[in-house]
Amino acid sequence: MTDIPKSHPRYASLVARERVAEGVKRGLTSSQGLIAQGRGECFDYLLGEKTTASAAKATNAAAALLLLAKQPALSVNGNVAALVPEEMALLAQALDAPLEVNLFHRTEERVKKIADLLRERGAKRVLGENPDATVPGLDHARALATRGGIYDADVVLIPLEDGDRCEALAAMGKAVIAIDLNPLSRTARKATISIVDNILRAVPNLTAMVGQLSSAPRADLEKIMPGYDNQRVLGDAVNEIRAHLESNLGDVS
Ligand code: PTJ
Repeated sequence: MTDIPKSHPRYASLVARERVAEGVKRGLTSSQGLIAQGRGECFDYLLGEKTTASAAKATNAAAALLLLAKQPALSVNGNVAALVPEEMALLAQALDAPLEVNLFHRTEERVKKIADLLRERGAKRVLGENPDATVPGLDHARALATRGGIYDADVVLIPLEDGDRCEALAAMGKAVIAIDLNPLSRTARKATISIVDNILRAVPNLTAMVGQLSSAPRADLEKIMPGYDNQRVLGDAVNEIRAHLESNLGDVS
């Protein structure tokens, strides 16, 4: 990887870029993953490259929902594997949930490489290598699912996806938590909870919130979701982008 000095003003963004490029070289990430990363970077720039108040609110609700779940499952694709493999293993451990490799541009070789990487980074339960079920309504590889994992889960975390699996999982009666920097994406609009934040910040924040809430009484956790409105949170994210742009107009005009 290119050695990027920590003093570089765009350090975090450049490191993320390097990780995804490295993921492609190592056969973890699809070449299309580079385009997805560029798209994400653009929204992150507009958001001010920080966790906003609306993202923090969504993270809080997501942690409560995951802790209340009977059977949560966490999905991992090629971009997620390149960017936050260890962080996903830590989140899975905090929730005692499986990680399931699920790819749009699926090859068995890539599934195995990602599963091996996750195990190497500490994940105890990694599924996806032997899918034995399909999510109804999808006619591409992302339909493949595993019993005991995403297929049976009541709450599923789907970071960095395009929208049709989100809708298909919701149609199965599952609650879906998305991590997506684009507040206007179909995934973000169709999810039960959308965390509009960079996965580099969102996953550690979510794990910390799970840790914080894990000792809370169940009755307190149950009060969080009824007060949560995902459409409002997405509207807040758009307003945060607007406010960030307005506050920076002076620098560019
Ligand atoms: O590994 P595969 O084969 O499953 O393919 C994975 C990709 C990501 C290539 C595939 O799901 C895809 O094409 O995704 P999209 O349609 O480009 O959507 C990805 C979404 O994730 C977009 O809305 C991006 O804004 C968002 N995104 C990209 N990078 C990040 C992100 N959100 C949070 N953090 C990021 N770092």
